[in-house]
Amino acid sequence: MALLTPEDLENLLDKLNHNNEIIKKNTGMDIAEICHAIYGTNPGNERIGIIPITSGNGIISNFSASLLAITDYFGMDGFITKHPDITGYYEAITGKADIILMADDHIFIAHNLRNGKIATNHVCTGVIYAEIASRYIHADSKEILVIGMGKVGYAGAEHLVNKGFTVYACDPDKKIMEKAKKELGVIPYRCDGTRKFSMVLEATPNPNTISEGMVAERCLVSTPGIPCGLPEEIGRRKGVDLVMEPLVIGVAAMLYSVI
Ligand code: NAI
Ligand code: 2YC
Ligand code: MG
Repeated sequence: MALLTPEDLENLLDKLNHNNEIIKKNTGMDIAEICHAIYGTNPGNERIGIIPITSGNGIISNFSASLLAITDYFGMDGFITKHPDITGYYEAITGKADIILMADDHIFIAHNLRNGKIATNHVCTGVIYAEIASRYIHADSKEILVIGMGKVGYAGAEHLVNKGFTVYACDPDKKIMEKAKKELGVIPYRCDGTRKFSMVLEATPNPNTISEGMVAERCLVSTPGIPCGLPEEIGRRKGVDLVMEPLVIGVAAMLYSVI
């Protein structure tokens, strides 16, 4: 399980603002507008209880503080519980939280206690990064490449298939590709460099997963992957538009999806 590090979360709001500019320039919408387009909701001043969780690898030093900065950014009423785990959960409930945010090493959820809606970070991250790629104003077709069909990439590919895009996919895990072909009808992409894409969703925990042969004249790479799958040299030489951010964009989608 690829876990965030405190270094990933440094300068979080600078990274967010930088990516928001790129998203606005290349889709005509900002993150809040894209979240609204997907879920039809708008944040009010919902009270968000952020509960540190000590299980597994334990607390990531600035993870809860990052979540608080995100709830503030979207104008919501966030608070971090003084205690972790069950005591923290009780504190959030008695502290009149409308929505709970908490993550162990496997699942990161948003749970709305008022309407019962629940969202996972993996699905919401896949959906919003897929939506960003799909709205690329310089796209040359409705063909899109998804690299990595795991928890994030599969959700993104499913969202794109449902939106009517022609989804090519690649993943070394044969079982995952069989499932994706059967359930989503994705087209297996062979990295032979013949077919080029103007929209790429990359969701792997590996670097250098994007090769020059995949990239069309104008191309938007939308990736939550850590580290980034696009080699810097290729990005610079081909003038690739890159959306890559470690946490905020996915959490924004979680919050909009449970309001
Ligand atoms: P996962 O482990 O469930 O899936 C990753 C998939 O990528 C696997 O199926 C693997 O076979 C495939 N893969 C590995 N190397 C590949 C390659 N060279 N070409 C094609 N496929 C390849 O991981 P998950 O949970 O889907 O997360 C993916 C990445 O996104 C991780 O780096 C994770 O840390 C990151 N992440 C980032 C978030 C953000 O907000 N920025 C939020 C959630 C996850
Ligand atoms: O500080 C805490 O409460 C920790 N229990 C938080 C652990 C988060 C672990 N998950 C991750 O690092 C990844 C992120 C990319 C988002 C989803 N999973
Ligand atoms: Mg993100």
